[in-house]
Parts: sequence; structure tokens; C-alpha cells
Amino acid sequence: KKNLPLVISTWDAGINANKGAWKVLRNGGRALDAVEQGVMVTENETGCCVGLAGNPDRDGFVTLDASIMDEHGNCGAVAFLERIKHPISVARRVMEKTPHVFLVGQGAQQFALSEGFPLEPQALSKDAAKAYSEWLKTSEYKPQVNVERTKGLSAFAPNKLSDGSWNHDTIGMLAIDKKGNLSGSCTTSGMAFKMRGRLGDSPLIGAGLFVDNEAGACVATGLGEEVIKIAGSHLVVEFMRQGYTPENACRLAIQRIIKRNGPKARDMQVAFIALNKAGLHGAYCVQKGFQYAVCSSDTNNRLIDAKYAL
Ligand code: SD4
Repeated sequence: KKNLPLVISTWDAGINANKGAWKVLRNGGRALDAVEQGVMVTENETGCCVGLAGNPDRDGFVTLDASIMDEHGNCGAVAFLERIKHPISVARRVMEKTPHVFLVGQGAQQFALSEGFPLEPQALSKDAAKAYSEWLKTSEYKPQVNVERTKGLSAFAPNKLSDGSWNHDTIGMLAIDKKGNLSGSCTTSGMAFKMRGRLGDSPLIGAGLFVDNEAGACVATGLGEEVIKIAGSHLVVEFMRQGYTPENACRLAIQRIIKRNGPKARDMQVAFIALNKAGLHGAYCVQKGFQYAVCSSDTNNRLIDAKYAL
């Protein structure tokens, strides 16, 4: 197929992440390697919101969640993982080297160390330290949309900034390789100032991420609790199996969230991106402001504004 390979990923950080994935895809590499290498770029970025540079939980600790899924329906995930730089790679090792799918907390960290991942220092990035100390002044723990990063974020992700953009802390990526195989990945520091031990959708297979090589792939970002409640990514993939385009499949899932929440939906952001077997991609979100990055050649890596419901 002439539109293959192709990679898509969430938010503007997706541009750099796509470049990492493209190095694999352009050489005929496997989608699974692409989605791992791609989001590792973001996990490495110090000024960013994903990985160890992300915002901490309420108690001041950065806890990371990640999941990965391949073209055979194999999957792996880690959550509540501390002091490890590349949770996505640990998730892949869980998938490939253990009889399990999901490891959390200390057990996940122990496994990472046994696999040779270095234990990083327990420190907040400069931005995260600043945001956390601002947040501590009020320690407000309720959904709020219009909170600036500089004023401290509320425990609600992602936050809308006054310029209309969204602050976020997750990257999700989907790729289809030259052979037409699909894979996906998702990695996050989770919701800023979450309760200790809180997991969102990102490490949950079927919620934050789902891949079915016959139907399509989907990854979610935004308020994870809402994604979990509708088993979002699995739902989107099942809609694609029924014949909906990726965009329409995402739209139907977003509408389900809005229907559940009524007027409260105005205070939240959730977005899905999806990719089908033919290499057709699409996205949909609750509110204006979500973008995703699409890369289909060395010179064609661009941001697309997703359509929105409200
Ligand atoms: C979570 N879905 O932990 C993630 C947050 C997110 O951009 O996507 N932020 O709920």
C-alpha cells in the first residue's frame, strides 16, 4: 500500500516522537519497535510533561504508567513505577519476558532493575518543582479547567491554558508498518497532583490503548477516569471493526462520555486517536484544542487539529 508506513501520536510533543518512530519505519522496521522508540523520545525530554520530568503526585513523587501492544495482540504494562526513565521499555519487557501483562509499583521497579534499567535519582524537574510548590499553596483537589501552569495545576488533566492550548502529560502513539501491521504505545506521568497510587487509563489495556491487527488501533489522552468508565480504546477499535472510519469511531466514543456526564462534560477534556488497517487515521475530542501529529514520510510530519464535540 502506498500510504504505508505511517505513525500518529498525541499532542504537539508528537512531532518529535514521530521522528523517533520514523527512523524505524522508514527502514522497513516493525511498528512495535517504532512505537517504543517514538515515545522514548518524549520520555527523555526534560522540559516535558511525560516521564521523570513530569508532575508529581500529591505527596511529591513522580509515578509513571505505560502500556504497549503489538500486532499479535500481545500486551504489557507498568504502573505506579518510580525512578525509571523509560516505562515504555519496561512495559515491553513485561510483555516479552514474563508470563504476565501488568506489573505495578515496587514489583515493576524490581523487575526493571533486574532487567538492567538504571535507578534514577528521586528528584523533580525544575518545572515540576515549581508547579508543585505552587499547587501546595492551595492543594486544591477538584476538577478545574482554567488553571495556568504557572499558577499551579489542579489535580485535573489536561488543563486548559489562557491561550486556549491544553497542558497535558501523556503521549500515545500508533503505527502501521510497511507490512501493514499495527502497534501502539502510551506513556504518562499521569494526572498532576493525583492521589498517591492513582492509576489512569494509560496503562490499562482496553482503556488507554487497544490494538487489534484486523480492525485497528486506538490510544486515548485526557481525563483518564472517563476513558476507563467506557473502556474507551477498545470501544473505538470495535467501532472500526463495525466499519466506522477512525474519526467516526472516535466521535462515537467521545459522545458516549458526553452523554454520561451531561453539563459536567464542559469541564473535561478527553481525546482519542485511531488508525485502521488501511492506514487511515482520525481523532476526536470533547473540547477544542487537541492536536495530533501525523508522519508519513521524512518531509511530511505535521500537526492536525482534531474535531471536537462541544
Ligand atoms: C491520565 N490520561 O493519567 C492520562 C492523563 C493525560 O494528558 O492524558 N494527560 O488520566
